[in-house]
Amino acid sequence: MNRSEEFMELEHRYGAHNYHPLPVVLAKGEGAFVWDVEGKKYFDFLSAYSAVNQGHCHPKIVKALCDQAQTLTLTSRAFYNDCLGPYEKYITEYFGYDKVLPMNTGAEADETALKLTRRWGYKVKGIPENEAIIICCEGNFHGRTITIISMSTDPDSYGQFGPFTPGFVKIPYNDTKALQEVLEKHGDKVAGFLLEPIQGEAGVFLPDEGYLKTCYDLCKKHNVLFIADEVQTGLARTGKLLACDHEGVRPDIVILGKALSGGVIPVSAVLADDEIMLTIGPGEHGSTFGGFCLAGKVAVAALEVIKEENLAEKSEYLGKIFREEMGKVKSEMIELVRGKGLLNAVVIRPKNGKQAWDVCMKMRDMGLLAKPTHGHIIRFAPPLVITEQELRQAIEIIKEAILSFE
Ligand code: IF1
Repeated sequence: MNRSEEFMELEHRYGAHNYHPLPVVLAKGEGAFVWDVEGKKYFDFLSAYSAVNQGHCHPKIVKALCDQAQTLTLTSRAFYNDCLGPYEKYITEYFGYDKVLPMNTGAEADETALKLTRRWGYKVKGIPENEAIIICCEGNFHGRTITIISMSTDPDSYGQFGPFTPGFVKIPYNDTKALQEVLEKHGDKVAGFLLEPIQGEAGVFLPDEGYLKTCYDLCKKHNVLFIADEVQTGLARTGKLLACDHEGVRPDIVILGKALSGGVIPVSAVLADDEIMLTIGPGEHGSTFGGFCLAGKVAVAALEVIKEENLAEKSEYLGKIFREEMGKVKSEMIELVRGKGLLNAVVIRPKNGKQAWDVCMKMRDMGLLAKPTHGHIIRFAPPLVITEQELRQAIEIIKEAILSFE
């Protein structure tokens, strides 16, 4: 048994089987690259599900973590500290909102957004208590908690985890008429509409141009909060700071996570203006590590890197190259290529019994890591710090792997 097999065996024997990883054991990460325990180098085209937009182990972010880790890591919110306020000022000015509620994981941030939305519904909109409706989209992914999977339409996410949290109405994604109908029928009890600007887990499903703006306008017409889950699409991933920026939409609530820490520790955040944020008072919501000292320092560094290294512009420019080059590949296995910025996906048509997983295994052998979602869709999302030359090298690997099945 080689070292990789030993590590895989340990995970299988002692860890829950809640994932089916690609058989590769990583030991080092730097920029757009990772290395396995045998020292083999790979392009990372998953970016830890868009948590390392700034690249693996970005020196500025790691320095912020290490410096603070030797000073004061966690005070809890029972006391003030010298990290949280400066972080809160920085991030609210960075995105243009009155306030931030700091949490840890993306799911916690989504849960926080749902609580804020219901609380606003009761205290500001005047919805009768316990009757607030939140509209969500079929094909959504917002995390793995019981309330969040109560919104899910994916049996792998919600199957045999019931009973579910009530108060959610699901409508088809990318369908403004469906939203309009629900709002015209139940608008007086609808507190918010939660959506991903691009559905990541569903397979990088882009809505039609203008969808976000039309939904936003419908929400405003019915005094309903427009809530954008930018955990995966935010932080320059799609070619703009937030995916909603492509349509000039300013969500009432923005949910951030993943790359907010550059992938070094879990940091998430909910941004909103005072009318919404102040509906939750002292002792009504929180978290032990929410906004802790390490998070504050790391998140400021992670956000600075995005601006200093022009990652949104890079993502936009490189994403166009990726889709253009992949569009030239003549293979029956490529059903379509879609995406925005450096959040892209290739829909694979099975050929001779070979499918997306086989393409990913071939790419692994050739030095590039990616993983299928929903069986036949391969998501390609490298760190945004990848250079044009590295991207073109990676595209050659992807092309050769796919064409090897011709
Ligand atoms: C898994 C993918 C899945 C997210 C959006 C909230 C969260 C996520 C838009 C929750 C998390 C992760 C979770 C991970 C795989 C990955 C993922 F789309 F990114 F690929 F599952 F759909 N909103 N997405 O994408 O954030 O609590 O994980 O910090 O659970 O398998 P989290």
